[in-house]
Amino acid sequence: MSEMNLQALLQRVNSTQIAPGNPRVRALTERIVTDLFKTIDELDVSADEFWTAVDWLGRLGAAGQLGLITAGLGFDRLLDIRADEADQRAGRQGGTPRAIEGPLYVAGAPTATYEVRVDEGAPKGEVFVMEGQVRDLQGQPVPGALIDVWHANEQGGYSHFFPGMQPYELRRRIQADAQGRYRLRSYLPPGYSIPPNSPTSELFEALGRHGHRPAHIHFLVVAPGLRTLTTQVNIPGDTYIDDDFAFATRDGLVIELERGVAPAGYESLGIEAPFVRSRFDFVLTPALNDSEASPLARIARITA
Ligand code: MBD
Ligand code: FE
Repeated sequence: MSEMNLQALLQRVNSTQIAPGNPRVRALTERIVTDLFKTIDELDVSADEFWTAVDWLGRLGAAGQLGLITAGLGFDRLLDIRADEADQRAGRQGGTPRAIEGPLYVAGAPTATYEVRVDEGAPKGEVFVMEGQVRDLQGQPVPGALIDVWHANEQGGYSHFFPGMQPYELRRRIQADAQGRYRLRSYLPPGYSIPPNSPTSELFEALGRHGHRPAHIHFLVVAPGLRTLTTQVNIPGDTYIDDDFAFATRDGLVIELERGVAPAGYESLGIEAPFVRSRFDFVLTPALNDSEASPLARIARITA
């Protein structure tokens, strides 16, 4: 093996091959390796720094926290910004704004029609009803639209990720009725914070950043022929509403709360005292192909 300088090594790494491989993967790898060589050289990265980073990546993956880091470093929002820009260029307007899925969606939540109680047992926060309609861009109801909803518990934990919670706790799937209507009862969740003493918190401490998200509720809305909508709504008044560690707060997604709503008409949700209500409609845009209408969330989509 001959002696090489950085440029010669980079050239060899990027050009060596025994088969065509995948050209897209080759192009992306070439770019990332080139940029990283440059970073190591220009920032004079030591061997110890490099292997510390590799060890951290391994622990990050083992802890299942890659999706926390992508969100916290802005990549999830970046993809939404780019999707919005592509829509704008294509003249695709309207509809409920998209917002990041985040790493905590779980498929297979129990399904109900029209209305459901997302929480179980005693409320662990203010009793909350969110209700509205799924509509298309013409204002027509979307009967049978499927709405996945998931949110954190009173400690900011999500079921399947946070110890001590029941499977599918605070996760439900609602099938809208013939008029496209839905309603759900839960309690107003607090915000979320990244797990302490974890690979993610190590990086955030080193960056001098907090790892808090403002209070929010996630939705995945699916209907035939319409573009799958992944979004979240924010609960107003949160300290972190404009300082989300995942940069996901958006205009049009901060809900309005009506406090002290009379319980009449909400008996079927077990409500007998004044409660907090929010009306929110989901507006879906047409799907241009099967993939846009695919009922799959992020991970299922890429592994399908
Ligand atoms: C969350 O609850 C979340 O929604 C995101 C995007 C990242 C981490 C935790
Ligand atoms: Fe979340």
